[in-house]
Amino acid sequence: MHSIVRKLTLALWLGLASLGLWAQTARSAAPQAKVILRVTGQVTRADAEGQVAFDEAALDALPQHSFTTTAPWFKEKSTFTGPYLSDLLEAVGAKGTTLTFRALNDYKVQVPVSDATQFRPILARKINNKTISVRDKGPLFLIYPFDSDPNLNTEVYFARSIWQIKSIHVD
Ligand SMILES: Nc1nc2c(c(=O)[nH]1)N[C@H]1C(S)=C(S)[C@@H](COP(=O)(O)O)O[C@H]1N2
Ligand SMILES: [Mo]
Repeated sequence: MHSIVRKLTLALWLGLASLGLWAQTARSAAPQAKVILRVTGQVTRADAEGQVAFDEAALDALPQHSFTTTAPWFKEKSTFTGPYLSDLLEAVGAKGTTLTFRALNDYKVQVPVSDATQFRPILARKINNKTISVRDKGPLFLIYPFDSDPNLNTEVYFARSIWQIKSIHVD
């Protein structure tokens, strides 16, 4: 009788132990989508760490737009696809006038918030329907519709066309 109780207790313990192990494995193996873009500063939707983090799915969830234009970095007219900067700013609840963009290579540039609605630049994730890899200036490239306005074909807007974007700070 005692030995049966002992066996049941042992079985119960083994069961609980393996359940605990399984739970731990499940936790550490949980897929963690890679953050592509962090938006910080004056944003009403910031999380506990003071940022809005976007992974691929979150960027894809924003309305997608395309335009075709010439651009200094491409030999031929190309089609750029991604969310409007204006939609991203709306999604994070941006309250400011100046954006500081930072790239993976630590290039940084300031962009007036007013550009977003004045020119509708796109945060391009695709060029000619192909996802832009980091070596091809991805994962995000701020692109203005250069052909739509002669004023855009100037050094000012070329310099604001930052590629390999990793973060945006709103002031
Ligand atoms: N990530 C990143 N974006 C960038 C730059 C840079 O160095 N890194 N240079 C900027 C500047 S100052 C200009 S004029 C254009 C120039 O691009 P180019 O170096 O291919 O002529 O890209 C802009 N975008
Ligand atoms: Mo430049």
